[in-house]
Amino acid sequence: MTDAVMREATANRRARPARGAEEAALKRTITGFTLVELLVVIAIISALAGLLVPMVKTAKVKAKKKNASNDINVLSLAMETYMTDWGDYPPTSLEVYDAGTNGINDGIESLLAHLTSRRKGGPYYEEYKEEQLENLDNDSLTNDELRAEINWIFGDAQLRELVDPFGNPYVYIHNGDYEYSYQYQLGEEYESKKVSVMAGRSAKTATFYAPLKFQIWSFGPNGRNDTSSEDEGDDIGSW
Ligand SMILES: [Ca+2]
Ligand SMILES: [Ca+2]
Ligand SMILES: [Ca+2]
Repeated sequence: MTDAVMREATANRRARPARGAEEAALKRTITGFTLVELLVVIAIISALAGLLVPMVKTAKVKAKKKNASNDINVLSLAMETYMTDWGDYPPTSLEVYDAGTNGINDGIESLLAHLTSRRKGGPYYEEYKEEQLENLDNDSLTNDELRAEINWIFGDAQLRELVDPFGNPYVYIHNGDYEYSYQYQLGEEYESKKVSVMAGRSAKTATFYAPLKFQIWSFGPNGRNDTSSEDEGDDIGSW
C-alpha cells in the first residue's frame, strides 16, 4: 500500500463516525419535527371538532324546523280542501260529538281524526311518517258509533297525535275557540310535561293570528309555547 492510499483509508475511517453522528442528529431532528407536527395536527383537529359539533347541531335543528314548517304547510293545504268539502275547518275537539275525550291534546287528535277520515273526499292527509304518530296521553275514542262514522285510516280506536320533529304534539285550534285554553302533553324529551295553551296573538296588536281560519303550530326546539312572546320565540306557526 502506498502512503497516499494509506492516508486516504485513515481519513475515511475518521470520516465514518462523523457521518454517523450527522445522521443521528438528522434523525433526531426529523423525529422531533414529526412530534411537533403531530401535536399541531392534534390541536387543529381538536379545534375543528370543537367547531364542528355545534355546527352539526345547528344544522340538525335547522333541518327539523324546516320539516315542521313543511308539515304545517301540508296540513294547512289539507284543511283548506276539507273546508271546501265540509264548509268549515275541523273542530278543536271531538267533544263536539259528545265523545267523552280526556281534555289533553284534543286539538291535534281531532284534526288528525278528521283529516284521516275516509268520509266524503277523504282522507285529506296521508303524508305523515309513521314515527310522527304518537299517543302521548294513551287515550282512545270510546264512542264506537262515532268512530265508525269518522272511519279514519288507522285500524284501532287510539286517539293519536301528530308530533313535530322535536317530539311534541302540534297544537291545533279552530278560529271559534281562540278564547279558550287547552291542555297539551309534551313528549318524553320534555319530561311529558302538561302545559296550558291558548291561540297565539301578536304581541304588538294583541289580535289573534288568522282570525277567520285556524292556528296550527309547533312549540319549536325549546319545547315551550312562546307563540305570543316578543322575543326568544322559536315556535313555528301556520300564520
Ligand atoms: Ca287526548
Ligand atoms: Ca292521545
Ligand atoms: Ca317555543
